[in-house]
Amino acid sequence: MPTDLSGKWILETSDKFEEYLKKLDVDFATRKIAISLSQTKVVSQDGDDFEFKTLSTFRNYEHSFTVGLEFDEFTKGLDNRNVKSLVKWEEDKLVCTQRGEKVNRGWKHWIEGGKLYLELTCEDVICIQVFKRK
Ligand code: ECB
Repeated sequence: MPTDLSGKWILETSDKFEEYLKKLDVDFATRKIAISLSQTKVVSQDGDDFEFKTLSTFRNYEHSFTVGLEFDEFTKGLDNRNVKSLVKWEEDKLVCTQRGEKVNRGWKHWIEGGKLYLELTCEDVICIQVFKRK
């Protein structure tokens, strides 16, 4: 049985989120809003098919994908870049590589101690967010 990330999760802690936003060239004012937001992650998982929604009072970001199938992702309302994304399982971690202008870009999700972890990477910066069940 693969890990089940499904559910509604609320952001509890965020480490190096602003540094991550800086690497994505997000401007100062947007960064200050972004780091102050409460985020809710809604994950629907059906076999290898996923839907992710990241919700906040400022902006939402949502998309669907299938594990193992590369897709075109436009990070609308985030840094507005086009990337080629591919999501795979690496043991119990769901790992996404986002190939594009920024090197070493991607994210990883896993569950540990009943919490949902998200590692967001861009270049040499790693941001870690922890969500608890809502
Ligand atoms: C959507 C809530 C956050 C809104 C922040 C608004 C502006 C910031 C500009 C750029 C931010 C770049 C990334 C934001 C970080 C997290 C949002 C979701 C990122 C993501 O790729 O989520 C994945 C993994 O959970 C699933 O789409």
